[in-house]
Amino acid sequence: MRLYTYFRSSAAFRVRIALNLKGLAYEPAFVHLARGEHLQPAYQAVNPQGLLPALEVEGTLLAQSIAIMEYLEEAHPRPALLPDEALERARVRSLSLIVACEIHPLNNPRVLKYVKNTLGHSQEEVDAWYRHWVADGLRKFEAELARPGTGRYCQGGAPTMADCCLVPQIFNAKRFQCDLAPYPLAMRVFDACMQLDAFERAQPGKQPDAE
Ligand SMILES: N[C@@H](CCC(=O)N[C@@H](CS)C(=O)NCC(=O)O)C(=O)O
Repeated sequence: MRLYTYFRSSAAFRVRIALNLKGLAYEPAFVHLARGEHLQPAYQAVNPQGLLPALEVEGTLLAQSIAIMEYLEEAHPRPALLPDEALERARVRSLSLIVACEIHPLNNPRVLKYVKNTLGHSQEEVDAWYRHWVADGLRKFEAELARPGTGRYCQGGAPTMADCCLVPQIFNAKRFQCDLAPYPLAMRVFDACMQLDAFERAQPGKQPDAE
């Protein structure tokens, strides 16, 4: 498998964790997001969505991190990223989507660039936008973690897709100096995850393309 990735891409980070948790080897293909390589024809020919990550499996290109993780789960069921029980699976997906649908889409580079360059907002206003949506989403995530189901990890005693989504979002929040004090449950889960080699090895600073 070949993973199109960038060290700072949090969506790629999700998939790097999932691959590591499942013990699946992959060949990284680095696409420099900050230099706009994802917008160049070479990468657009690989992934017409022009986003990271993408995973090439036996000649087929998969895009969208959640779909990629769902594919990995179906093709390589153990160790599982989703619990066996249907209601618990739904909870894990719900937590995952708070990050993937409620926070990340509002804060990825093309959105921030549009807010700044096209709508003419200052860097301070862009940073305020960023922190606002992180706080809004993490507040929801924290409230869900306060409900039954949470264990050492987001759901029970083993890491799931929800942890694969939460951890990269916390890395991003730290990079943008968001206040994380209001989310003790999320931070406790984050700390537990970061003790696992699969998460540790996947983090931005440990990637060969890290700057
Ligand atoms: N929903 C997509 C999001 C993909 C995405 O937005 N990736 C970011 C990097 S984390 C990206 O490629 N951004 C390019 C840009 O904003 O121009 C997924 O989960 O894979």
